[in-house]
Amino acid sequence: MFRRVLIANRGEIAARVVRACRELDIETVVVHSEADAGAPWLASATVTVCLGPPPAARSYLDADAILQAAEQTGASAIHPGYGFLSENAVFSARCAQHGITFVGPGPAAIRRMGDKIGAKRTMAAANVPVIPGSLDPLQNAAHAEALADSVGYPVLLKATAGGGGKGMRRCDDAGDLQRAFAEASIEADKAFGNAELYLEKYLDGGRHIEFQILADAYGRVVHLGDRECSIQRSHQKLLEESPSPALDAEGRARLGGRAAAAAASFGYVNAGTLEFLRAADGRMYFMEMNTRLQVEHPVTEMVTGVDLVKAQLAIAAGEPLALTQSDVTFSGHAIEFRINAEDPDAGFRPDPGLVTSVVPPAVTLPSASVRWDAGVASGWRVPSHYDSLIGKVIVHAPTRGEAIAAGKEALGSLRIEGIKTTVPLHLRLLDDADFARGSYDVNHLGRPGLLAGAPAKA
Ligand code: MV4
Repeated sequence: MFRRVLIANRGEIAARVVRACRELDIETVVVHSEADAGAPWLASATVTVCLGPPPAARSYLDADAILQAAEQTGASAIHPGYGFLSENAVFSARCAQHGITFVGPGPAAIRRMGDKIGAKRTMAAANVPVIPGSLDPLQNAAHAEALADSVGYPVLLKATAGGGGKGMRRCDDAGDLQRAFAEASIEADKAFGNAELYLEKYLDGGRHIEFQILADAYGRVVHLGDRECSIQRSHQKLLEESPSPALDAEGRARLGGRAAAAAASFGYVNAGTLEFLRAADGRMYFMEMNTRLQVEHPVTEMVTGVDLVKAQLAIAAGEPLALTQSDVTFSGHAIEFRINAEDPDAGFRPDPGLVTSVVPPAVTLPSASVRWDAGVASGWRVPSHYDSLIGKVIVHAPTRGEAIAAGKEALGSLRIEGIKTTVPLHLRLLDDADFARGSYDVNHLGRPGLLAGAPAKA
């Protein structure tokens, strides 16, 4: 195992990775920007290194500064967390060139899944169902129209280099498609430096369900079940749960097995997530693979008892997977609530500023538990330069109903003073009858009532 690991991230995930390292007796180097000097998650690091000014491009995305910090402090591995450099193939390759282990997949796997059409082709070849549409880039608008005619409208234009919902265009007829094609490719070129587009049949009213996998360097892959992530706004997830209320144990085992086999088919190594769209008719289709640890990984940890960050470190250190598929068991239900420094009653406007008091969440319900993954403490001024996630409340209980009750208790006891947060929105959601029944899709938060701050059922 590594003696010293550099953590190239900030906030709650930096704290989370430090915790795993400490439990493994690994020293930590936590890098930070000038805006994050004195941040609460830096207190438990062995060493801290200031990278540079607040903008991410000059700190958390500055590969040269991070590699230099690793060399100067004697760190032999870099954990990238999520976001920033976590899915950057060039950075993964540069780590290797410097003799530093990137805690994640190699550059080839990152590149392969970063190309969203290539990812679909890889999955289709491994018998994972993909959404009907193109498996090659669209040549021109006429090509797009021919494909749209064969799958039927509505269709969705997506950018090959996109992902996470960026640069998608829905087209309801040939006229829409003619108008959208050129615009979408120009936008994709501007946003991703790649104008290539692909097309899919648009599936309305779906659910976002994803599978966690772990793969070692010796070709062994296991899945750790699914996470339901349909509660989102503008492609920003707000609440995730495991297991999905829309999957039964048999469906979970079948698709999880396919996801693991698909990852093995191209030699994937480390933690990864396959995102699926569950269409209104119940069919599951692969959408994208994320080649990193996800924000919502704790719900998987709570239901499986597997520490995903420790597993990532062990895999990166060349250890074989310590568990086989039959060792992975699922127990109870977990829900994660993202606590953002935002005002949900003002269009989710970021609300950074001084936090004057933090009281962590607590639950008293028997057999329920709560976990508080935080990047915030009393006296900390949340900077405005980064995303607004300041912490995550994760509850676990034997059943979904008890987890919802535990969530109400946990969110009701959490106190964050000085800034606005997403806590009131979560409390409204937990009182929503459709949510309580597990009956929701990706459009759920868009319905009147929930976001507006009015009672869910007027
Ligand atoms: C879709 C879709 C409907 N049909 N693809 C959004 C994120 C990106 N991973 C893909 N996304 C979607 N792709 C087809 N063919 C609907 C979405 C979608 C969505 C997916 C997951 C979670 C939230 C979403 C919100 C709006 C649209």
